[in-house]
Amino acid sequence: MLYFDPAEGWSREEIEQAQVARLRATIAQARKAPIYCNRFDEMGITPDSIQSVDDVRKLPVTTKDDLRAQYPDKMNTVPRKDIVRMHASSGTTGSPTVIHYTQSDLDSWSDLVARCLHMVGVRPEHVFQNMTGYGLFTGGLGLHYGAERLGCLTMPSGPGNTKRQFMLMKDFNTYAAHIIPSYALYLGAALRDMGMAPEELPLGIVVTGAEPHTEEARQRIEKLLGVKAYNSYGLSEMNGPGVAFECTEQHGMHIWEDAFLPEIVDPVTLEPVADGEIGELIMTTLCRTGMPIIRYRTRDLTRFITDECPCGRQHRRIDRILGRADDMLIIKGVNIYPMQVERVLMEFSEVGENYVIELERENFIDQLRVKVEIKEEHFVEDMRVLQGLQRKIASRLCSEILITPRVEIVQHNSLPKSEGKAQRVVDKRE
Ligand code: ADP
Ligand code: K
Ligand code: ZN
Repeated sequence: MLYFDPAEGWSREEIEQAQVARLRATIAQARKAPIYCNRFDEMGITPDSIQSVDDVRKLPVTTKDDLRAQYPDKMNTVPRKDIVRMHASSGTTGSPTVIHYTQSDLDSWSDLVARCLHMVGVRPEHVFQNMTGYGLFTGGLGLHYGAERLGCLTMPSGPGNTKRQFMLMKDFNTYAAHIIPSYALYLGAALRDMGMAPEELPLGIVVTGAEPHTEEARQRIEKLLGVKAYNSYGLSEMNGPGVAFECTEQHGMHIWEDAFLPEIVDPVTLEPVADGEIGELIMTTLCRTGMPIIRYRTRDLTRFITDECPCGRQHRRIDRILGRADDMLIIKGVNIYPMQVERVLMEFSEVGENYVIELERENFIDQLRVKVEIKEEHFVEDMRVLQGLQRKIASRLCSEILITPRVEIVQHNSLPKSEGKAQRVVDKRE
């Protein structure tokens, strides 16, 4: 079986035909929520407003604040008795937003996640260890149900307790795992510190998602754990994981366009950017019944990869998420993304797996401080060597982000570690 779901193999024409039909149905369904009913009426929008995929631009956008204003369930478009699950966004930025699912929403979500896992080679005979937090966060149950749908023995091991994770892997012959990238880096470093070789683990595939990470971080995860690591993108407003996923080419993530209608726009004008340019990802649900969302502004910055994927799938790919529009730091007038810093840090082989970016204000001037852990075997080195390394890192960072940060090398395992999404930026300015 080449594809888990025939929709995976659709041509552009088939995809777009389905998108138009599903968008029309979504408009009819969304109308049952007052927020959309009012907006559609004001703008004169009916399902007939959609004749082609581009007509999506006639529709109003939905923001996170809109969702918050409809808390706890005013966006629902089915009776309460038909809702069987809720999740909430992890609240990385502000108060949480709540998503409600019908059974059919859960089924299509699980199918999408199963499709992702199947695409990278996970099969029913494999054991899948889900090492993310469960609870309201969609990453836990989302991957869990997807792996079960595919037929894997699915282990809800959750995050943390590193030694037990390794024990479970060995005892149950875990081949695939889902791990948040910052925790995967930590886990890999822990393996190295325990003097174990990656080959001692049965692990072959790691799915990493939920937070931005660089290509350099992926390569470290692959090396430390002896795996292929695949980037997984999703957000609770669009179910959770299973929105976009890398194929085995490991070059961009295919967005499942039979289920979501993606656009990339200029975050200020909301006009589409030229193909291949970076902008804000906007998405519309095409299959959701309990709580459809029209043109959701994700705040995530990425671009379409425009050439055809050698894997043959026609679902368009998005590039690794550069960061959220809200993550952008403006220091001394320069725009900086945390991922630019990570990319540089990971180039240095002496540098460990954990880092934090601190913003301070001294005498009314913003300062950027980068604290980075050094690998255990390097900390014993001469102070002068460490200072030299700090200078080298600072100057590489300066050429990447155009300002010179203070680089502080700290001891292995001395920075706070998280099992959920890592907090990479600490703003200490008033
Ligand atoms: P919150 O917005 O509270 O973090 P979610 O748990 O729904 O809520 O997280 C979704 C967000 O996580 C996305 O909008 C994106 O910013 C980030 N994210 C998810 N997967 C990835 C990924 N593979 N790469 C980068 N960022 C990701
Ligand atoms: K099985
Ligand atoms: Zn592909």
